[in-house]
Amino acid sequence: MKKEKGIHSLYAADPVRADELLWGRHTSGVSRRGFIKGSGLAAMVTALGASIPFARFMPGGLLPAALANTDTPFEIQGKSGLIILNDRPINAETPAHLLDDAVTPAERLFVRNNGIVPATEGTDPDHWTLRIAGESCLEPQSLTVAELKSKFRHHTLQLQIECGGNGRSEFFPPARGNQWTTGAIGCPEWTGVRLSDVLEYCGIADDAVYVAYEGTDRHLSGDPQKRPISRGVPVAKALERESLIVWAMNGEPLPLLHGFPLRMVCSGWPASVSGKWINKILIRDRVHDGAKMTGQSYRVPCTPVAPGTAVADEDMCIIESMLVKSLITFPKSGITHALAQPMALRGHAWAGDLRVRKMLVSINFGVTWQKASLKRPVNRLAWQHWSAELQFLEPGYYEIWASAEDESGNSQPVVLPGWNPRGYLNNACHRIAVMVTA
Ligand SMILES: Nc1nc2c(c(=O)[nH]1)N[C@H]1C(S)=C(S)[C@@H](COP(=O)(O)O)O[C@H]1N2
Ligand SMILES: [Mo]
Repeated sequence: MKKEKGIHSLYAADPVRADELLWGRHTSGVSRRGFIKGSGLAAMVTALGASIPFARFMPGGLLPAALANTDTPFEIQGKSGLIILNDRPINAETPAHLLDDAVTPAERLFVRNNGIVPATEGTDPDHWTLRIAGESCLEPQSLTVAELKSKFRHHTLQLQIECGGNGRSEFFPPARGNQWTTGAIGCPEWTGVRLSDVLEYCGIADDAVYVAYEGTDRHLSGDPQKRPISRGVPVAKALERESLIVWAMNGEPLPLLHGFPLRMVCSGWPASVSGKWINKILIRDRVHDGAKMTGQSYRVPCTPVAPGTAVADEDMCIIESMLVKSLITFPKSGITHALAQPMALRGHAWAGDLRVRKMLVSINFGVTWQKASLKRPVNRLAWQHWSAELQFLEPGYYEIWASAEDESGNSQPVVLPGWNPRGYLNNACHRIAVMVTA
């Protein structure tokens, strides 16, 4: 992956970039491998609007003539305006200005897959079974979605999910993995039952330590013995009122890419703990040791290290709460603005397990900061909306910086925070560019 310098929000907002990514200028991985198999082929078929009878003969990286010299962006079905970072597995992020809605619509929610999306479409969700077991489960049970719906009280909450690697693209030396800029965050409304109600129904033994999920997606290698991901949270986080097992997003059945028919949402932590397509929940008597729990995945050095340091696995600690962060969702970076007009500015802020207590914006590279007005979250762990009005004093190039502060007094750094080998937890201030004209 070629390392880009500069303001990440600028290229995240650039519609041409999706094409560049796909046709190889930036992601040699994508172009070399081509679109021949699996989800890659499906994506190309969607882009072309037709099947490709001779797909097996197509050279990797071939630009279909039908798409050559057009600005038709590659699209994932059900998504609109997302920037594709990888086609196998499918990973796509949302430009900041497309995250302006108070509640993130399905078509604007980022997609982060570690493996092959299971073919769960058409599954009768009432016949989907969730097995609750594990060493510390007193009475293991299998419950269908219909039973979950009938046995437990329903809850609807707006909960943010942010990938632990959101912002990775800015780290230097670069970290491997999807080069997320700012768009691996969203805050839809979820409906389901409390994880705690289900766990208590099955009995939690005194020695319980962790609650983990398994899903039905397959490992990229195709090996059925291997799991792409299986993560979890300590029991205390699982028992929070906001930790849910959900079947609906924004009042509709979960979209396939977001875990249809059943997923977990444990908001405020890396979204990798929010398992999709779940068919198993395990109450473990130890820290869960599933795929992407061990080694360097979703871990950061327990104590800060210099950029580029190799860190031994035993010196890496599991990421728990995410950090305070915010986005400017209006206006779009790169706009031109008339000097005489005040500029309306708005966005969202969130802080992992904590609440955001203050929001500041700057138009002079952080020399002075102006307080924005900040709303309360609709419920705990939902993002909070903020707005401000700016007045510019002379024409020229400006950057608007935004910085949130959480209830413990932590705020966002204006420079990159602690480098770590896998590029997690970048909560640097979001910046946008504005050209002010006389
Ligand atoms: N079964 C399963 N669950 C999963 C994943 C996955 O690959 N498989 N990805 C995780 C990661 S790393 C993230 S960031 C979120 C992304 O959720 P979304 O695709 O609905 O936005 O799902 C998590 N749950
Ligand atoms: Mo993630």
